[in-house]
Amino acid sequence: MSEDGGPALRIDVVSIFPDYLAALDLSLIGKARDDGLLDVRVHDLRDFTHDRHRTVDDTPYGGGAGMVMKAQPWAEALDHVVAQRGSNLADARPHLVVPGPGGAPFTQAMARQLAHEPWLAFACGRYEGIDERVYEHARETLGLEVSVVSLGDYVLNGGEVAVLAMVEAIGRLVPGVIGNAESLVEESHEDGLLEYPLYTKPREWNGRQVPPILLSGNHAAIAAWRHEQRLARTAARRPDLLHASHGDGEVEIAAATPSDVPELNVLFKACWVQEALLNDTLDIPALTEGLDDVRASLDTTQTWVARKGGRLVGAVRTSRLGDDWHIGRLCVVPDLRGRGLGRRLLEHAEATAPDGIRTISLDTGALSTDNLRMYRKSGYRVVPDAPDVPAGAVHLTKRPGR
Ligand code: 6GU
Repeated sequence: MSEDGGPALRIDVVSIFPDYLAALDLSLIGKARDDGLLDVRVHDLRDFTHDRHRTVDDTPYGGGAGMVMKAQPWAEALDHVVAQRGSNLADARPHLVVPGPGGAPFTQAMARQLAHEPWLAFACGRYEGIDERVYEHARETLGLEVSVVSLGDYVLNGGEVAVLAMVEAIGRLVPGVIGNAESLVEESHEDGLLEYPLYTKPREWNGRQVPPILLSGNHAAIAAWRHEQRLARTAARRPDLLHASHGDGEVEIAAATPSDVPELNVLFKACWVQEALLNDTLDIPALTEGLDDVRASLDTTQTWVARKGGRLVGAVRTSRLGDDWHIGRLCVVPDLRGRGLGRRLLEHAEATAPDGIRTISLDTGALSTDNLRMYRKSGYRVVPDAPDVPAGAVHLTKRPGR
């Protein structure tokens, strides 16, 4: 219950298949409704049509396959939902969630945020989608926050199944819906690792044994074993969830692609803020450029990215100017410095120099002592009074193969 005694969360669902949502009467969510914790109301979109055939779709302007859901029934349905505000909702408006494969990914973090809202409305689209003006009407005329949300990278025929999943994920986070608070804490995904394997009685079943460590009574050893199992499972099934803090993974260096651009932009900023502080200058392109600049640089330079367990941990780029092979933007995330990763990226950049190159060059801050030490060790020497070097920076070169 909320403070005023009304349900903690009101949920409206609009669909042309209201029967699909009957499953919300069952199990935990159904019990939460009976207990007055959730107020779930399902509406039939066709109730807001006015023609004999109860038409909800029509052909797309501009051509193309399939049908588009008409604006008028959707606008009337949403107007109706908003007008059904209970006295317990004061001046609240629903946050409109539209399931669709083109939406932002639905995650546990998003479920948690949505569970804090007082009122959610779900608009289940079918066919190719809903007339865009419905979104404008919801935002501008009704003043709703509108989020398009996807369950994953596959296509469902409509939003109904997605709404069942989302309401279950959100509803169980509403206080009181699940009795045992601990079962909410110890869960897959909450700390970025998958769960360990589970066993219950009997200790031998069909000739299969429970791992003996679980019967040992040694709680520290059990916790260590379970952590190992979580790491192994996550590595096998969801390597994208693993990052450096979860232990060691191999660093892989690969040519950057446009999909690396957002992370690269953040990496450059993280690295060059430190560089700027060290050298007391903010006149560094990496700090002021945007996504478009980084994207464009992929065409004019060869950029390499280093990933460890899926996480972007370093980068370097190369470009040829006559017989000089220039290395730029060599950077490593702050928490993984001092482990030879910068050196590896540097050697990679050097190894890709084409034949006919007479010098390899790079620039760094005159006061960036760690960088300078590493470059000297790798055979680079500062070129005194080099032309075209920005204030506060130094130019270093070496001959290839040294
Ligand atoms: Cl949320 N809706 C639809 N229609 N298809 C999907 C989806 C949602 N998530 C993945 N595919």
